[in-house]
Amino acid sequence: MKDILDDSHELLRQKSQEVPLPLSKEDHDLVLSMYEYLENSQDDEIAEKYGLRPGVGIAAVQLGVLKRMCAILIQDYDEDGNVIKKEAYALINPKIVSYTPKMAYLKAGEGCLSVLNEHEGYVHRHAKVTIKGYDELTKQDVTIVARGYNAIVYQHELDHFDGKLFYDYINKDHPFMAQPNAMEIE
Ligand code: UDB
Ligand code: ZN
Repeated sequence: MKDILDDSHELLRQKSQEVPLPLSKEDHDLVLSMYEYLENSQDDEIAEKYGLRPGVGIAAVQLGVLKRMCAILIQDYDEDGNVIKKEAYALINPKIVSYTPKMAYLKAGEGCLSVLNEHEGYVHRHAKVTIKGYDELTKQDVTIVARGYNAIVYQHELDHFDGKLFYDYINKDHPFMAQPNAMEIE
């Protein structure tokens, strides 16, 4: 999957459409290949061989398909490099159904598989979100409660469905000004 669009492409600013269920073969193959891409990109050997950045999430529009589908793969490792926690989904039509007013941001800022330039500054997002959608990995409706870093990943991916990119949220005059009460995530 070397064909990830970059942010000079106008498709990334367009709105993605809801996807009919059950998935067509084409949509099924696409969302599973997106998930597979994340797995491969987090495998050191494969990533090095193909020059992949380790991705934690990817939306279909990043491959030029305006459909509300994304894959998520967030893993925690112990000191020996073994996976101790894994959050994995191939989500169809995911939607934030509730969120806390409390905000959070990554101390190091965000990047994006579709953004090649650096955009420094804090991206404030809700510290906790609840998401409902259909998961094509387990073939069932899911309700996901995500906090902190994980919550940021979901909000970043769902923003792609509405043509939004992380740097839209950076305060241009004061990029590193934290909002009151916002939680900093290392
Ligand atoms: C990412 N990856 O995938 F803490 F194993 C980013 C990129 C842009 C740097 C590839 C990432 O944060 N990887 C990561 C972080 C860890 C541990 C680890 C891997 N995205 C997803 C994206 O662009 N989707 O459209 C950007 C993230 C920034 C904040 C949330 C998503
Ligand atoms: Zn992105």
